[in-house]
Amino acid sequence: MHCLMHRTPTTPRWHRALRTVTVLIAAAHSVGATPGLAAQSTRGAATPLDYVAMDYAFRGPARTAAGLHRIRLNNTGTKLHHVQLIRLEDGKRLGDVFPILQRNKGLHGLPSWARPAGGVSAALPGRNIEITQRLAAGRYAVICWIPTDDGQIHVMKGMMTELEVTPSSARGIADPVATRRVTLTEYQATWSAPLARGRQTLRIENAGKQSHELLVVRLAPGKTMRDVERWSGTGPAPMEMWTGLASIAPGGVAWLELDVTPGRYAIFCFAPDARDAKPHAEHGFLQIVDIR
Ligand SMILES: [Cu+2]
Repeated sequence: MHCLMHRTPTTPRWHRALRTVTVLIAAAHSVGATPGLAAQSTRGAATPLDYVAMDYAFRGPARTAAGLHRIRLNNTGTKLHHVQLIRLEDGKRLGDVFPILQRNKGLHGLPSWARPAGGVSAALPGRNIEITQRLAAGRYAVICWIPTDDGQIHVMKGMMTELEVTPSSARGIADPVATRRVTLTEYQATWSAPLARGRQTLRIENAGKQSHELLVVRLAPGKTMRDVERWSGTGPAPMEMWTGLASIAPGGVAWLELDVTPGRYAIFCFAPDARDAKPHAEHGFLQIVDIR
């Protein structure tokens, strides 16, 4: 979605990327580590940060204390929604970043005081998704920049709120235990071991020079990325699951738990490129993985 939805659906470069995409056949064996333990340790320790998405608004907390958070999104609307955090520095507020988002229809061209800070992306209607991240003290814009049919992005229709993260002197909580490390760069995700069947916890780190996402979609039977690209959010979705990490600036880290069942998965990044504003998927940041 994102830029692709209100871009012409026949962008030649995007289709070239689709044709040249590598199809990886993941091994059928399940994860050898201890994903159950990993999930438990994450769940027990992190502070929940719950957002409810509607068409087109968020309900969620205005304040939390710095530390490890489990950011959860419950989509009660009829459209695809996500939670994108943007860290606001230099005393800036939501009202300062709003006109920039409005003008650029997304995250392209953000000033240095507005840094993408992750979040969870994206929840199909009726779904709950979550991600674990450390939130540093400061002020954040919480927005949804998924586009509508009319070319606007959801933030223009009211999907925005502010989050204040207050300093905390509480004892630090250990990082969740990860079973896979995923490193984001220009323009790919590098996996310490391939995605496999079963439960796993990904530790995702942006080691690149630009902000990146890591979106994971399980395609509906017979559907392709072309169908995902063309889906307007109305009618049956061409995917059965969508989760992932929203755009995060270089150096950012998040933990994503997956329970991978057999099917075809698309793993990609739609963050806008710093040079040409095209979604990174068009620069080759797209993997298709078949799980048997
Ligand atoms: Cu939305």
